[in-house]
Parts: sequence; structure tokens; C-alpha cells
Amino acid sequence: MPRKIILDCDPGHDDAIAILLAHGSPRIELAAITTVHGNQTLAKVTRNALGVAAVAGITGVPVAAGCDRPLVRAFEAAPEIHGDSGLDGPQLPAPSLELDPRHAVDLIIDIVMSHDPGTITLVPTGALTNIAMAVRKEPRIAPRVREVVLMGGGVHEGNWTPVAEFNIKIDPEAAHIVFNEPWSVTMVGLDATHRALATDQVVADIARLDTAPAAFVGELLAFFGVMYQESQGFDAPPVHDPCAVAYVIDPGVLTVQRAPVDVELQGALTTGMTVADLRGPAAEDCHTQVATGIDTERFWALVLDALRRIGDPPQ
Ligand code: PIR
Ligand code: CA
Repeated sequence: MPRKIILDCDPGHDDAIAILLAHGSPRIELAAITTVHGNQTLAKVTRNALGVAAVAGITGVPVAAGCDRPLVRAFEAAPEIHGDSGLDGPQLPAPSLELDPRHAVDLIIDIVMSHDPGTITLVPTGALTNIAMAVRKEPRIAPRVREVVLMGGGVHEGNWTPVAEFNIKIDPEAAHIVFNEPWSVTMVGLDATHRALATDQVVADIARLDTAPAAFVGELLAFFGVMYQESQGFDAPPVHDPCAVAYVIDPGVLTVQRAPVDVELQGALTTGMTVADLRGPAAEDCHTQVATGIDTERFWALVLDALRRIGDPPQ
């Protein structure tokens, strides 16, 4: 049985690849794609999600827009890494799907409440605003969700500040809500994703697939690579968001450790830091775990397999 997920994202180069990985994997069924402010404005990332859906040949999956700003703080985008459109580099095709008229928060609640308990997995790869709003509006989703596998945070690493990762930093109050609900949370943070590098070898393997979606990924990675080189000195860009999807497909891709996690909300220097307590064995009832490592070969094999299965969808 494929795992049903809601991919809540802010495309975003790596979010786009996460969408392709989820769509191409036979072990995943996309119940919905929802969008949230983050890498760019809500309008831009929503447009991007629809364009990526067209590239991937996604049909019959609702795409809905969610919150356009954080719960408390001012909106903050990441144009220095994703460009002015949020997905600079490739030419984006016209949307083939119509945007679902529902608000993403309502769509998330509707889907979780209308499926059997323990069947829907939430995979947030942007700010946690929609997820926090959904569980505040309808707390009964918390025990019904199978698990939350989120890209965000880090145990020993930051990217937006020395100790905070972007998705958590831009809406730390939402992250605080999500980590403190009694559902099972896997934090796929920078400790794992900074090792999921799109090396020249990986880029060549993708190019060899010789399909339009593979070429699209190649263009994404070319732009992302330059931006990551210029802004953060990486030789190859880390592809964060697909790591969370990969964990749902094959948990063996990541090394995880059970540990309590909380989010710093009032640090003078540390706001948005995910504080994981790795001292000793976690308590029996600990509902959070953190990724500490990644099997990169297994990870890229999943991405390549998904792209191969997507092939060249009719446009
Ligand atoms: C990546 C992101 C934001 C800023 C930088 N510098 C790099 C986005 C990615 O889409 C990913 O979800 C997460 N936020 C990584 O921090
Ligand atoms: Ca993202």
C-alpha cells in the first residue's frame, strides 16, 4: 500500500524536486500539494507548484494555497538562494491544473478527517504556518495523522543564522506548535540534508535520463548550484526537501535518533534554533526524532528511480 502524504511546500528548487520524487515514487500517493509563504511570496510559490505539477504530469491531485505570512513575525523570503521567482533557472510551463478553491489549512483538515486514522502523513518542506494553523483549528487531526516528517531545523547546524534553519526561523512560533503537539514528528534537518549534495556525478546521472522532467531538474540544480556556491560556499548544492519525502519512501535512507525537540522563541542570538536533547536515551513517550545522517547513494537512487518512472509525461 502506498503511503498517502500531503506535501506542504514553498517551491523552491528543492521543493520542486520533492514534488517530483513524491509523484514518481510507487510507494507514495500524493493526497494534496499545499503551499505556504517562504522561499518567495505565497502567490509566487503557488504559481511554481502548479508549474512543477505540469512538468511532472500530475493530474487529479488538489493543489491549494495556504498562509501568506508567519503567525507572529514579518514575512521573509530567500531570493538570494531561489531568485526573484522563487524558482529561477528553468522556464516554467503554464499550469495544467486549476488551483483548488479551498484554503490549504481547510484542505489539510478535510483530508485528515475524511481518511482512516493513521493513514495520512504530513510532509512539510517550508514554514510550518499551515500545519500549526490546521492543528489549532482542528485539534482532532493530531491523533489521526500517521506522522509528520518535516524538513527543517538542525541539531548541530544552521543556515539562516549560525544556529537556525530557514523553515523554522521564519515562523518559529508555528514550529513551536508543531513540535509540541502529541503526534509523531521526524525532524529532517540540516545534519542530514547538508549531505544530500547534487554532485557533478548526480547531475550527470540525471541528465542521462534524457526526459523533459530530468532536464528541468538539471536546470534547477544548475541555478541552485551557482546560488549555493556564491552565498554559502558549497561546491555542490544540498537538496534538502526531497530528503523528507525519501524518508517516507524508505526510512532506511536516514539515520534517526529519538530525542525531545523544542524551538527557541526568545533567544537574543538563537531564535528559531531547534534544541534537541541528545543526552542519554529518550523517554519511552518521546514523540520526536531527529535525522543525524543520510545514506546518499540510497537517496539518489530513489530520486533517479522516480524520475525514470515519470518519464516524459504528455504536455
Ligand atoms: C534553502 C531554503 C531556504 C534558504 C536557503 N539558504 C536554502 C529552503 C529550502 O526549500 C528548504 O526547504 C529549506 N528552506 C532549507 O533551509
Ligand atoms: Ca522548502
